[in-house]
Amino acid sequence: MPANLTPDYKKADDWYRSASTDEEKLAALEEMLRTIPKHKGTEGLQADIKRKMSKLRASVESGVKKGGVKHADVFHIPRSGAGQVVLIGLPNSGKSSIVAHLTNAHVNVADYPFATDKPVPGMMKHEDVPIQLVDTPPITAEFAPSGLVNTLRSADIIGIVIDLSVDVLEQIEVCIKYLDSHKLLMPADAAKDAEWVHLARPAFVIATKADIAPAGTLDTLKELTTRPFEYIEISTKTATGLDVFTRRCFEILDVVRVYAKKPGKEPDMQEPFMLPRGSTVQDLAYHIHRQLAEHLKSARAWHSSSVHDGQSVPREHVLTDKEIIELHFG
Ligand SMILES: Nc1nc2c(ncn2[C@@H]2O[C@H](COP(=O)(O)OP(=O)(O)OP(=O)(O)O)[C@@H](O)[C@H]2O)c(=O)[nH]1
Ligand SMILES: [Mg+2]
Repeated sequence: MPANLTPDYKKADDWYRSASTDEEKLAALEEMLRTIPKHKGTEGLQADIKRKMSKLRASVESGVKKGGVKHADVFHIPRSGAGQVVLIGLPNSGKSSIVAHLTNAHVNVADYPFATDKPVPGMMKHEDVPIQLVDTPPITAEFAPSGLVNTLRSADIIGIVIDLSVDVLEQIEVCIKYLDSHKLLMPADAAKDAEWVHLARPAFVIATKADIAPAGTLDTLKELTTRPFEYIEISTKTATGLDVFTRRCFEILDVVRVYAKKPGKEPDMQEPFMLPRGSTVQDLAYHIHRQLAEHLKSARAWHSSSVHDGQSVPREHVLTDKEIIELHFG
């Protein structure tokens, strides 16, 4: 890589590497091209970026044609990583700031409302687990973008962003009303409406701007909110609580990460496989290779907490987080 690349270019390059959709990759490449220093030493790199862009454009366009729709739905964010966390909140509440701090995505943070006009995904990490975090345009008591409900439907977790420095009750009420109107929150009386329970997504409150919140604001919010939410207090200015936020997302997603190992080789500790908790060795084999899974003969497992490292395990063995599994196919 040429040496004199700017921090802006490097940020765009990081964004490209962690982008989860072709559309996002394309946006990142555009940013790379915009920020790359234009001189002889970077001509090869510029050509490479343009090549990648035209290839991606072709694939995005053919995908759109196959789907039979004229415009790609910008509110549809394909899920990626261990799971998808979609933020929702009022204008200026601090949604984009959270995505900007935790991911490489290029989002618009601004001190004026309605700065974000479409959902933007990025990848955050809990330890070595990538989790998709999606910024969204704001809602108000009177208005919500019509496509937003599609973005929220695909979420594994909804993060309700509340700005602790302004009227918290109004914000939570607007969000609850909107989410309830689309049956996205667990109903107060779950027994009454089975369809609603099925449509509801797990949700928690991200209480942000803790650095400038009047004392006791979060307690007031907790006391007066009618739903039993979990609250995570954060500040993107001081980075308070951001580690708790990513850890809780990982825990609520309820996945285990497993490292695959080839016989006679070191395990691949770089890219764990993520499976729902309760998955077995057989599920892992299926996840890695559908056809080969039928030919699974045996498996061995290692775990930091286990004294029987490398012992053989049956295909019904339930995987635990951070387990290393060696699969033998016959
Ligand atoms: N003091 C403080 N300011 C914050 C914090 N988070 C965000 N802000 C500021 O709040 C303003 C709005 O932040 P954004 O992240 O753009 O808010 P948003 O919810 O994405 O806004 P919309 O796109 O309009 O919905 C910006 O001026 C941020 O710098 C925080 O934790 N503390
Ligand atoms: Mg925004």
